[in-house]
Amino acid sequence: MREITRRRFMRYGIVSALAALGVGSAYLLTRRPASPSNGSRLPPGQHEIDSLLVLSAGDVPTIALEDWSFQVYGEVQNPVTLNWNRFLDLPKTVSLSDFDCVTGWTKLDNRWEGVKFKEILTLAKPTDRAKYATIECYGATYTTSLPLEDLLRDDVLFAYGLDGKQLPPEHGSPLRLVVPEKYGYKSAKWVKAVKFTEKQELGYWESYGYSNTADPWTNDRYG
Ligand SMILES: Nc1nc2c(c(=O)[nH]1)N[C@H]1C(S)=C(S)[C@@H](COP(=O)(O)O)O[C@H]1N2
Ligand SMILES: [Mo]
Repeated sequence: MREITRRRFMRYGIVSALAALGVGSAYLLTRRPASPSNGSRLPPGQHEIDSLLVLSAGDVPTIALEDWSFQVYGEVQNPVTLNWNRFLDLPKTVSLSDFDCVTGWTKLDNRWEGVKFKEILTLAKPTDRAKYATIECYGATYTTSLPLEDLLRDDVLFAYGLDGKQLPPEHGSPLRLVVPEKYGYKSAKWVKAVKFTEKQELGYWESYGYSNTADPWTNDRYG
């Protein structure tokens, strides 16, 4: 087991080194341009910080890669459960994007490495009834949900790398969702499962009154 894990990590290192050179993965630039009116890349009410703050409800869960799995279920024709090796075999994308927390901080230019949500949809083949997906997490109970049209954007990734390194545990490793066009609470850390649904389920922060649409550009903070 330990051998396999180490080999996967070595492979991760080689794959990310190649990705840094732009080999074998799609590279997307989705960082925002400065606003023509005030020259700023910050949405209303946001201030810029130098590195991502850690914001988590509950403790950082520890998940050994050999025990980790990623389940896709619900309104799908092809429910799948992937282990870490199979997840790493999915096509990889590198995306530079910005991150806005509803509490007011913004970290520009985060270089995420991972797999587009779109790839998961291709694998699982949602039924005609599927309109939303709920993301479920390891650790303390945390969920969030989004319409499929928001999740199908090219910059929406299940990320395992950040800024050329393995994603740090406090930022959601082994795997987190990144939804750059929405406030940070839609970017679930420590992802365990994706459930496709017909109706939208209410996520953790959303159930406390935060906006379900969560658009930073319209100051859409509360529901
Ligand atoms: N599982 C889980 N995911 C989560 C959270 C959480 O508490 N638990 N917090 C959310 C919030 S409010 C934000 S702003 C981002 C913060 O990500 P970071 O800690 O990597 O900066 O994670 C989001 N994803
Ligand atoms: Mo947040």
